[in-house]
Amino acid sequence: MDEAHDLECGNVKVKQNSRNLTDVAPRVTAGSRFPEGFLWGVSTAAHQVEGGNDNNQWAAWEQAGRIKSGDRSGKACDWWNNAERDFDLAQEMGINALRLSVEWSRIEPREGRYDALAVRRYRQMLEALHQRGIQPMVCLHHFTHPLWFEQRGAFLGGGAADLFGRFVRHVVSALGDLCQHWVTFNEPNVYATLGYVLGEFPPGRRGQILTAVALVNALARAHTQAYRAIHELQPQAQVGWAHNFVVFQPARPGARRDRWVTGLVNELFNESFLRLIELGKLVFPLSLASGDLTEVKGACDFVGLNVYSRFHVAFDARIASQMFARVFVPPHVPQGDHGVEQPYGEAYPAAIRVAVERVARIGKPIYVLENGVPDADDRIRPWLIVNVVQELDRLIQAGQDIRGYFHWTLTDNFEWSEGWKLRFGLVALDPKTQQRTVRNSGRLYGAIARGNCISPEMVNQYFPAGIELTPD
Ligand code: IFM
Repeated sequence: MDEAHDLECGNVKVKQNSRNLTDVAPRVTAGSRFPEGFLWGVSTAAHQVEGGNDNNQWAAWEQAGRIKSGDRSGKACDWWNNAERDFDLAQEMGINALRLSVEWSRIEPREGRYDALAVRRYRQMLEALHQRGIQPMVCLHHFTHPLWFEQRGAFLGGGAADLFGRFVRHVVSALGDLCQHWVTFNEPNVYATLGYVLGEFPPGRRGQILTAVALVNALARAHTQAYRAIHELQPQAQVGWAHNFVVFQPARPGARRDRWVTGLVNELFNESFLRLIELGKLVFPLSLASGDLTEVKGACDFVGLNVYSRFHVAFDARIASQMFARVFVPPHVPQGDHGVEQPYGEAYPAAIRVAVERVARIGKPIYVLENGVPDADDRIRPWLIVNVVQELDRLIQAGQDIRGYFHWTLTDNFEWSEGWKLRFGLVALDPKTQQRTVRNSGRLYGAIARGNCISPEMVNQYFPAGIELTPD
């Protein structure tokens, strides 16, 4: 066991594990105020919170028994009937922004047939947010799409970008007066990797790296078409996408093969979509699997970052299907709850810095659109929030154009192939009774949002005994 240190932080003690002191900010100092208008938000996604979504490819995946825990999304957080209950909680906490997604399979349940009632419900939700002083940000594709679209080959099928573009036009025409910030796609890199390399997301293919690259290209084209369509309808709109960024580190930094394979994984996962936006093309060797995408270059008004973890990468000659990369979480790093079969990942606040410094090269404003940790007992989440907020403060002081931070997530919700096993909420949810309990980290986050800064007093108020980092 490592010795734990108590670090004096004004009148607050933060207990931390000595092994991680280089990775975390050791002190809660009285931070500067964040810029006026900074967004302190939470992020959500339709299939994870709405309940009753039975016409998309994830519903079919659940029915086929592909959720590792055997769970179903079911009523989820029951937002289709009562999202307003959680909007009230968000308002009470002092949150001023909320990212949600619209469910394509509700709005266009059959190809070319639109459901006016579904659109009306989304209008109600956006109006409800405005009434509570919460700015909405709407994502147009968060992993799910209608079964009819999946059956046509989804984004790899013919005419996919046009079909998505038509849906986007429908949504923006109907909701544009209530929303200025649009996210076209959530995590194209996660969709491609988990869907075509690791087989954990539908369509469940494994080892199809070239197809994954083709999908990233197709998503970049669809993103660009959507970006242009939104600007035609709403010239002042701010349009971006949500990019999942993972810090990959060679398991043995001295080993050339570990460094090489880490570079390859980084290029495929972190860099591919970014390079298309930045350069309009991929770099070698991924360029071999890519066409001319000059139209994609520069197609965004902001970059959204979803940042959670660091992974170690070792060369392993036995796993060609994963580009010879063994990606793992070493023991004794800070972690939240374990997934059904594998660790979720290292909770790594410094990842925000790595990600922001990388995407700043694109020269657009940055929103952190997701960050959080699965943590049913609220054991490590407060530590994460404190460190991440301080990291953001330092980055902004250093001149980075970061406009908002959205915590994942408001209320525990359905975590894709992990089902209900992983709980990311600032608010705990019992999905059976729908009972909600605000976690202490939710109270802390609310204080930060209301104060537009972080101070030792806030931490002291909600964690008088100090925030303990318990890595294992
Ligand atoms: O729940 C997901 C979300 O849908 C996409 N980003 C990561 C979150 C936590 O795994």
